[in-house]
Amino acid sequence: MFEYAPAPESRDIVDIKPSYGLFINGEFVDGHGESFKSINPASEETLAEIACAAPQDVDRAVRAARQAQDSVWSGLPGRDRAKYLFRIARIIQERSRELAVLESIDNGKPIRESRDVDLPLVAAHFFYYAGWADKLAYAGFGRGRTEGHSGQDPRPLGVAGQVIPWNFPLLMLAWKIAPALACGNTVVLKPAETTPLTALAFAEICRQAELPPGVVNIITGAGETGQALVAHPDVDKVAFTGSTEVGRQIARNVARTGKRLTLELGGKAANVIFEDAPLDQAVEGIVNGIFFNQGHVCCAGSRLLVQESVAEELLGRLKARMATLRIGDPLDKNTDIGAINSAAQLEKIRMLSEIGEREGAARWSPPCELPSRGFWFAPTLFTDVAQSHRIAREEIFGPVLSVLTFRTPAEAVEKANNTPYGLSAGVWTEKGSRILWMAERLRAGVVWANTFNKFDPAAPFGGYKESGFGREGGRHGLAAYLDV
Ligand code: TAP
Repeated sequence: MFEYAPAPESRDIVDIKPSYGLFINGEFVDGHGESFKSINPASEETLAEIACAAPQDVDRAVRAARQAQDSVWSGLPGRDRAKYLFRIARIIQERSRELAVLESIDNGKPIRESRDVDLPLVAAHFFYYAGWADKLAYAGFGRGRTEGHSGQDPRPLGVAGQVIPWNFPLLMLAWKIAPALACGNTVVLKPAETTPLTALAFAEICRQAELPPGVVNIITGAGETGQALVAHPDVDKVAFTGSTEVGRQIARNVARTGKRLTLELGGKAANVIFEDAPLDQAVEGIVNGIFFNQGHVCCAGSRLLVQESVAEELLGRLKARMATLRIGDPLDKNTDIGAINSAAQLEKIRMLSEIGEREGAARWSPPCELPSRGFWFAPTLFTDVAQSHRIAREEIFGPVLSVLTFRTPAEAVEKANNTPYGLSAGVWTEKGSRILWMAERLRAGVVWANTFNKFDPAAPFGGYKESGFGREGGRHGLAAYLDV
């Protein structure tokens, strides 16, 4: 091992204001709720005071979105909506370094990831859906059903109320806003309480792009604000990404209202390693699968299923690789694992890991020094895990991997599918026929073969079972925002 010199990204590029208002109808306005602070999880330093939207603010935002929908946006030809989306995409590219630094400061993720994964994907989503905006009549959903609506395009749904989590703040915003606008909807979006800053920077980008006021509204606040948004009677479409528990509440509230709903919820993915897999590559895939973004990933490969014949060898190589992971300052370009997003999430990860030990699994982490301030958790591996253990069943949403073994492909499928979730899975083998055999049987929205955590705006993403319903991304992602 050699030592790395510090390689800090400069934070001077971002200008964080002491306080932020709500973005409604193209203006920053005060909220009527009690404002709250956004903190840097790597240092616990307060970054800014954030306005909180009370029900009357939510109402104001929905009315602004409705007005913009009726008077401007739904009447614009697709090619004109596309121009705005292309403009937004280009501004995101131009400001990507600033946005990546801001994301790392507010969320705790390593700059290497916000710079090389989040931001390029955010821009790609806007470019991708900009491309669809004038081709909706050819997307395969049929032609427009209402006379007078811009030519023959299928109709938009109207006002979308969108609620997103804290793990990929700007990327989840892009997944929601880009297809909604491309299809002719207007939006009111609520970012997570702990990570509002990049959504508020996006509000400035909407102004920079001269997007008509009211087409995008960003309202900050906690769970109650999200609740008021999804319950608002003038919202036509609810799009939620977050935990299964909250998703269930939303499904109950939306039932029988006539609102359209998509839910992108939790996961407990199996990453399945066969004995013929290229083991060194598989180790990289396992590390990427569970330690990317501190394991705060809905589709994280949190259950490792390894064929018994290679288990010992693979675990030896995995431990050696884990010992090289660098944990610390998210703004250091050499950091692999950044800060846990909040004290509450750290507590949850600690609690489930302690339960893992108590239930009889063997816990291992490489020796590593954690910073004294901020929220940190060492990369952790559990062996001797039984399928009944909570660490094998529940989403930990942290850098914690549970290892199970199998002997036959049939047993691998059985174990992989033994979960209430169904969001993603991985298969590592040299045999193409085995990949196809597994992919046919795994109940997961996405199955990666000899790779993991690969995303592309053209590829639909979403779950089965308790991982939710509806797809985001690709042509399928348009269906969620059109009256088809
Ligand atoms: P949640 O606690 O469910 O929060 C998600 C969002 O909903 C936040 O903005 C939250 O606000 C808001 N919210 C909380 N209670 C609400 C309510 N009753 N009604 C409406 N909105 C409410 O999830 P989280 O902890 O932020 O995110 C982690 C979860 O998201 C994990 O389960 C993860 O798997 C899932 N996730 C899934 C995907 C996909 S694509 N399937 C992608 C990313 C994450 P506050 O933050 O202010 O509480």
